[in-house]
Amino acid sequence: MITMKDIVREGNPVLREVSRSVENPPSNEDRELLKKMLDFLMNSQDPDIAEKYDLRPGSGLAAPQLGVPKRMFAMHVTDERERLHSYGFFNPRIISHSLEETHLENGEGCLSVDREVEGIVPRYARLKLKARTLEDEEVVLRFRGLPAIVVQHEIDHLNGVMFYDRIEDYSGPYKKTVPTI
Ligand code: UDB
Ligand code: ZN
Repeated sequence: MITMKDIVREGNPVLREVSRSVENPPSNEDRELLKKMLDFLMNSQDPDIAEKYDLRPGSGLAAPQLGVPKRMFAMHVTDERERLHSYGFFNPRIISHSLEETHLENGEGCLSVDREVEGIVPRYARLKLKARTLEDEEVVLRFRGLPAIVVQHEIDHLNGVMFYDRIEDYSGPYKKTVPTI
């Protein structure tokens, strides 16, 4: 099973890579990894398992956070109506989004970031995601609220973007710098 020691932390260059697409259909190896990622999230939200294995309760996890720069992520999160959004996605793409933005009142964190980072992370309020699921279906799904924020946070990981890159006036460590020739 995946535990915190498998999760790469900021400073590891894989978190700044642009991940590559997963082959279609995904290999069994990729499918197994994505299943394990979803299992990690479910385990991390089970108080007994989380305590036993010292897991941070998580809502989303992207493959590059395990050192694997491939375009896949898992999410396991409920919305404001208590509906569960539990998925593993291959090659996810945001095909449309609201102009309206939202943010988490207390900012964001990351399973790959072992520190508190203050600041508002602007996100789109609603979006449509196209992806292939763990169940081998091509889907278009609509998300809003926290699930939409999780989707945007995880897709950012697939593009080498960290949540603090989106905080205005961020000046802490690992600030993204424009490469010079
Ligand atoms: C998280 N926790 O997992 F709605 F059971 C954060 C951390 C960084 C604080 C661990 C989280 O979202 N917990 C959570 C939320 C719920 C229900 C629940 C647990 N992430 C995921 C991450 O780092 N993915 O790469 C950070 C979130 C900040 C905004 C969206 C993802
Ligand atoms: Zn993250």
